[in-house]
Amino acid sequence: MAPKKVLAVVLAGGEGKRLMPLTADRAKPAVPFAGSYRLIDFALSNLVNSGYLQIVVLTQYKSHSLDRHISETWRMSTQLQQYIASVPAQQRRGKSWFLGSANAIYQSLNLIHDAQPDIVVVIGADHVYRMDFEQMVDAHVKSGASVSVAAVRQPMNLVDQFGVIEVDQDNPGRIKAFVEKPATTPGLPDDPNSFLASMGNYVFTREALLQALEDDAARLDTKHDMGGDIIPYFVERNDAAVYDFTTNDIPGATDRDRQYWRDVGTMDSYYDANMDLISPLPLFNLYNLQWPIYTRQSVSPPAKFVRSASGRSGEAHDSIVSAGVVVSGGAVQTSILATDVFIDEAAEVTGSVLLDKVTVGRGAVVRRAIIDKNVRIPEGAQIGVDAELDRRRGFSVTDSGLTIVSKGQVVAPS
Ligand code: ADQ
Repeated sequence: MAPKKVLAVVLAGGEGKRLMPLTADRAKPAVPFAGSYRLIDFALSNLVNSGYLQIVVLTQYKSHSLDRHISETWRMSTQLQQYIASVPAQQRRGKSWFLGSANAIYQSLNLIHDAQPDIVVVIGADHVYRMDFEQMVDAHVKSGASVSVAAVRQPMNLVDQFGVIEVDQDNPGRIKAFVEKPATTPGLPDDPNSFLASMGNYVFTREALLQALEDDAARLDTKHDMGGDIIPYFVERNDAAVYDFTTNDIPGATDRDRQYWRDVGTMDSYYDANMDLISPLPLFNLYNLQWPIYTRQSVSPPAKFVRSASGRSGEAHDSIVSAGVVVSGGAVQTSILATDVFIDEAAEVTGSVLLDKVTVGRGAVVRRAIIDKNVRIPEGAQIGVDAELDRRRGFSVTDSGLTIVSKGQVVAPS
C-alpha cells in the first residue's frame, strides 16, 4: 500500500467540566498526571510514535498552560516539515469561538488546505493509553469507508458518557448505528453488561471530512459536534467503519496494558488511574520504552528522602516521587508526588495525589486527597480526615470521599 500523507488534528479545546476544580484554571488536556506528565502527552506520544509528525492541536478554553507545555515540550523541526503546532480559536469563519469539536475543525480548515493530506486523523487529548495510529490508518484505507471510528468495550454504567456504536451484524466492519451519550443501550450479544464505545479517535479520508464539515456548517439543527453530528452523518450514509482497538498491537505491550484505555474525565477516574500506577501490578505500564510516553524534562534536582533536623527519617512507600521532591522527616504512603513537592517533619501523606510545588507542613495529615499546584498546607493542618470540615473550608469532596484542594486555595492552620 502506498504510504498516505497524514495530518493529525488533536482536539484540545474542551472545558472538562467534570474534572473541576482541576480544570478551573487549565484546559483538561493540560491536567497533570502521574507526577510529571500532562494528559495531552499520551495523545501526542502516540502520534509521534506512530510516525505522524504533522500535528495541529486545536485549543480554546484556558489554554495558557497547555500552550506553554506544548511549546516547551513538543518543539520540532519546522524545516523538516515536522510540527506540533498549538492553534488557538481565531474566529476565522464569522464572529463565534469554536461552537463544538466539529466547528473547531471547520474553523481550522485552512490548516488542512495548507497541508493537503490524504488522511486526517482526529483524536481527543485527554485519555491515558497507547495506540499505534498507523495500524488504524491502514485498516481505514482497506475498509474503503470515509471515516473509521476507534472502538473499545466499556461497562454499561458508563453508557451516558460515550458515543455508542452498533456494529452491522451482516457486515461487521461497518457501523450500523451511532448514538452520542444515550441514557441506555442494549448490551453486546456476547456480554449484556458491556457496550461498544467510541474512543473519540477518528480517521477520515480528507475530501469526505471536508464535505461533511461544510454540510454540517450549513445546517441549523446541529451542535457541530464530532460525536453528536459528524459521525452520525457518515453512519446514515452507511460510510463509517469501526476500528477494533483490541487489534492494535504496540511493541513491548504486556497482557495487562495491551488494551488499557482510560477516559480520566471525572475526579474518581482521574484518581483511580493515578493509583493504578502504584499498585503492585499496574494495568498501565509507564516503563515500556519501545513506545515511550514523552513529557517535559524537569530542571529540578533528583528527589531526596532525608532525616530532619530532629533526627526523624523521611520516607515514601508504594509511591511515585518526581524530581525536586524533598521528604524531610515526613512519611508518604501510596501517593503520587509531582515535581518540587516538599513534605516536612512528621507530616503524613497517604493515598493522595500532590501536584507541583505543594508543601505539606510539619505534622500535617493529608489522606485520600488531590492537592493542586502551589497549595501550602500549614503545620498541623488535616485534610481528608473529616469530610464535613473539608466542605466547610470550601474544598470539594466527591461522593466517594476524595477531598480536592484547588489551586490558590488557602488552607488555614487547624
Ligand atoms: P466527549 O469527550 O464528551 O466525547 P467533547 O466534549 O466534544 O466530547 O470532547 C472531545 C474532544 O474534543 C476533547 O479532547 C475536548 O478537549 C475537545 N473539544 C471539545 N470541544 C472543543 C472545542 N470547542 N474546540 C476544540 N476542542 C474541543 C467524545 C465523543 C464520544 C466519545 C468520547 C470518548 O464525542 O463519542 O465516546 O469522546 O471519550
